[in-house]
Amino acid sequence: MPTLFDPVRAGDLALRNRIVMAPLTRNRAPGAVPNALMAEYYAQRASAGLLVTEGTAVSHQGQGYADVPGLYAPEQLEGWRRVTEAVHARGGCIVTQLWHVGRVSHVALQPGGAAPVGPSAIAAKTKTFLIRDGAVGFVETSTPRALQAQELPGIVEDFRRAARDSVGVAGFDGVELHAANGYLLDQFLKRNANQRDDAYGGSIENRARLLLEVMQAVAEAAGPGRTGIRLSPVTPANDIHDPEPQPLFEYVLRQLAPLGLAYVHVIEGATGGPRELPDRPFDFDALRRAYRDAGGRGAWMVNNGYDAALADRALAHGADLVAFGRSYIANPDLVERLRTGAPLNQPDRATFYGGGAAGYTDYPTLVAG
Ligand code: 8OZ
Repeated sequence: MPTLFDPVRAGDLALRNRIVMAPLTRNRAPGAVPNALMAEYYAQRASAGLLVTEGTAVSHQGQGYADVPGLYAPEQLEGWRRVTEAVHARGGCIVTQLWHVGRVSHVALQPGGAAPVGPSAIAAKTKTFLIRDGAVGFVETSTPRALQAQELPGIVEDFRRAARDSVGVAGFDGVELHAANGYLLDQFLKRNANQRDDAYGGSIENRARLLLEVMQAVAEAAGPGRTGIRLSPVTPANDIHDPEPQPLFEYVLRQLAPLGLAYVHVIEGATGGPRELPDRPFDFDALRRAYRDAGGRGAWMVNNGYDAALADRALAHGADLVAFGRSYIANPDLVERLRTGAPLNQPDRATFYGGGAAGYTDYPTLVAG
């Protein structure tokens, strides 16, 4: 039986253990440019088998929160290059998470103060945050305008270019497509956000079309064996809902299977919340079976509220990788702590989003260094 500390392959990526740092929004990139503090933060956590960066905007239009880094300007790619070099110097493996927020944004964050975009002109009942005078302020998201069908190829191209530059310019080992948590690609998938009557709305096949077009482009650009995807079939995050997630996601996984992806990353339950949702039942084993039965051989990565004991159970049950979020905020040496059974530092919510080194790079390790 594999343990968390055994090496594993995920497509072309040779990982030294099965512990993954989950993507975590930290809002410490003023001007959307990754900086030296971020390089230090990721390098501190390089002993993970795989680091997935915070969601990183593929375009200015894809931005939805203050001080999120981007992958659409030369200085952003150069900033990320310093991050990947710092992680690689410590023997780590790092992929970046490609993000377009869709309707979860605010006019203050959009090019020219325009409305954010979504599948339909339906506002998400959720908040985003801006930083004003150094303080985080929560605001209602702005009502989006519906994307026209002829704009969608441009969005696919934004993802393709970002994937290509992530690997080719910024030096990432690969990319993860953010298709979870109520952002653009999840908005197209799910019926409460997608009420289109063209080829991108209505049937399951139509609602999955944009995701699959983007996935194909990203896998071509980064190499399929260096590409993963993150999905959240039932999370209510960002006011997203589909009445029939099981057939929807089994369809998506069957379509992804032949692409030869490195991994599939699945959030079980409500993102950062309960793993079981009585009003949103979902069979995650059946989802993995749908993928495997269709020939999918990527590593199966699970996420949401894992501790060492639950992670061991998941590995025994067929998962290949376990992603840890909040534990990684507070424990740069999480691998060593899990290995030795040492207690974990507790994360401080007040410093999750925005700010500087406090609550970011100053969590203590077991051994000073
Ligand atoms: C927390 C705060 C802001 C954004 C996600 C990118 O949920 C996020 C996010 C999380 O995927």
